[in-house]
Amino acid sequence: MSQKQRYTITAALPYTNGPVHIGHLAGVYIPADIFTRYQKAKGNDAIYICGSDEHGVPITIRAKKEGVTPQQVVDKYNVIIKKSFEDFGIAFDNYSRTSLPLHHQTAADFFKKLYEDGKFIEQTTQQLYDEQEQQFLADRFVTGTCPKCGYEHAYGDQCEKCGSSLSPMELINPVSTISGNKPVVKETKHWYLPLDQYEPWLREWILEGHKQDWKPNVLGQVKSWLDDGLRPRAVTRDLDWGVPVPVEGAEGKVLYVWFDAPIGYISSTKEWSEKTGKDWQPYWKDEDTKLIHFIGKDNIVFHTIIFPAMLKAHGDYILPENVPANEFLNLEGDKISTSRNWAVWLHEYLEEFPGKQDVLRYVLTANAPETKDNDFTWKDFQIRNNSELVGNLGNFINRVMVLTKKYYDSIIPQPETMTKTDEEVLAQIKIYPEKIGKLIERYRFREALSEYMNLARLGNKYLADEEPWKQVKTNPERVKSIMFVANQIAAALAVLSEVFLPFTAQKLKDMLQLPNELTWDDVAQKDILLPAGHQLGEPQLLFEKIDDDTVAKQVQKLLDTKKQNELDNKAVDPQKDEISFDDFMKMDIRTATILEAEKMPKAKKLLVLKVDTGIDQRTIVSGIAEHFKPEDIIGKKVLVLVNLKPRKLRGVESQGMILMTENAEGKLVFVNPDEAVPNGMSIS
Ligand code: B3M
Ligand code: ZN
Repeated sequence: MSQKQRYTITAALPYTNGPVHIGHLAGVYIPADIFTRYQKAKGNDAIYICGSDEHGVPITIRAKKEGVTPQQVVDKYNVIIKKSFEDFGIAFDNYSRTSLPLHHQTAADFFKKLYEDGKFIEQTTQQLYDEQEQQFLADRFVTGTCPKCGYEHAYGDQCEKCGSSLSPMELINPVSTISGNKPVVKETKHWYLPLDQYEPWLREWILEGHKQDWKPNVLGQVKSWLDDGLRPRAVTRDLDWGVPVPVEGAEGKVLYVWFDAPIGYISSTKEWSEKTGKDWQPYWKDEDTKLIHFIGKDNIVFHTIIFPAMLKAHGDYILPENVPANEFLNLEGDKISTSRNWAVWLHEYLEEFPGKQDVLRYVLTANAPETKDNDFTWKDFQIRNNSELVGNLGNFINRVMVLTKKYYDSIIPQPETMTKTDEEVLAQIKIYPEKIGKLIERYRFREALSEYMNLARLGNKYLADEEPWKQVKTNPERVKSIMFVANQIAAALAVLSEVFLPFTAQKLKDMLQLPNELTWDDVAQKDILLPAGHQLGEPQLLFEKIDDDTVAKQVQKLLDTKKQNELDNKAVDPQKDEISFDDFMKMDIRTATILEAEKMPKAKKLLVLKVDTGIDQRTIVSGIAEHFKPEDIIGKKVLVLVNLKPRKLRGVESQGMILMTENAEGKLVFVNPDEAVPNGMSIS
């Protein structure tokens, strides 16, 4: 056994102000899970560390909005998030949370060491202040126009559009997100990490030391940050929610969330150590340990520049070996957005697709935004499930299980003579562990999964070429060899599936009655994985087809969300000038019914209607031809302003006006009572 390599594998601590969605899984948590499972399968000493990121302004904004405390917000979402990860087989060795005393202590100690070592610059500067709220405006408490790209909704600490790191005073036309007021400027003291002093070292460490093994999208961002020039960065805030700054003169101040959150990896490892009795220090202090940070692209600067500078300044800790950031996953062609509810939430997915975690794991791995933003569509989800999981992997396993049961009562037969093809196939199996493993080592999980599926394709092709179902009549001895070989492929698929599809791996282990001691490396080293005479379990379907209706329902759910968003966010005209009650009483509005409708010749917007107002039947010309077909509105209940002065439109006298409004998409809709009312009733 080669020398065990120690890995500390971290995944970005999700903000605990909402559930997790498929973008989180695809971007961060599935890649890190695959990588960790693989290192463990290879016998390496790997731990997978994460936890809830429970400080920061977004959480306090949510608490204010919901009229609860920040602790109540994080208590709620910490449970939801943790369960979602468990439900999807994201196998953390520890999932902690940064509101714990252990983290507060770890982060405070970290800050104090830098403070006592004189690594901070202490500065009293002018900051934006909301007089109505009596609060300084940090990070997301203020928005304004980005000075770099002109984006009008940039935050005080970051512009989501161009990714620039900002400070509130840089924003153009800043506005408080709490009161909506224009902030004033007030003096306050903060502690700054002089990032500029670490620039030469960062260039050397990353752009020289890691230019071969870090992803181009990460190196690109690092380079542009360094070329832009680094500036001292405030690591404290005037807030009451977070880790209190542990030094004199810092009352009412907390650590900046992006200072304390990465230290959350260390405190979560300490918590793991308390739970397991293992020593945490080698995982953060031993130079031989490989520290890998899995994140999304919006976290690159914090994990490649700020946290490494903090670690360097501290001096006791190792630096990240790699930061394989993924790009973003979009949904049905639009950016995933918590605020617009444009997402597939993990807890909702499981309600609608119970037991299908691996289908989503598979699709999100196959479609991962590893080098560029990518799009998740429900159609692609269906196609990959039906043609790849059902049609390839599931189909092969099912044929092996069913035929072995049918011909040999589920006992793997003793092979007779092995043909050249048999030998070649058995040799082929052995190359997959390394083929897949090398790709995983290079964080190319899409390709790794594709190679895994090629092994299933190899199995399907072998059976299709050998046709045991035909030969069994004419050459039963031959079929024993074929099914022996086919079962070896099935066993290899079972062992290698665990890193990608842990739920399917368990089903395969049960079906094949796979010996627990069978390892990843055995697939490459052993000639036989399941010997003749081995008793298989009962065949069970690994996957089932997903039909068009199921997909259509999911797409409709998103369209309904979009419509609701448009409704919620529809621009509303300002109120008109006031009128007196008498003015209103002059209008005579009645319930009515449309009796006839026809298009006005040569007038694309006009319909000529015959309307029963309860008082009489009259003609009304209405500009609704682009929104309704005449035949669709006959019999429609409407409201009519009956005492509007008659006027001629294209030679036709119109005696009144039908009241209309418009929906979120701007389509005209009728206004009418929400229950049956006779014609002629007055509206007042
Ligand atoms: N919570 C940002 C995010 O969820 C932040 C990650 C912290 S990792 C130390 O995207
Ligand atoms: Zn910008």
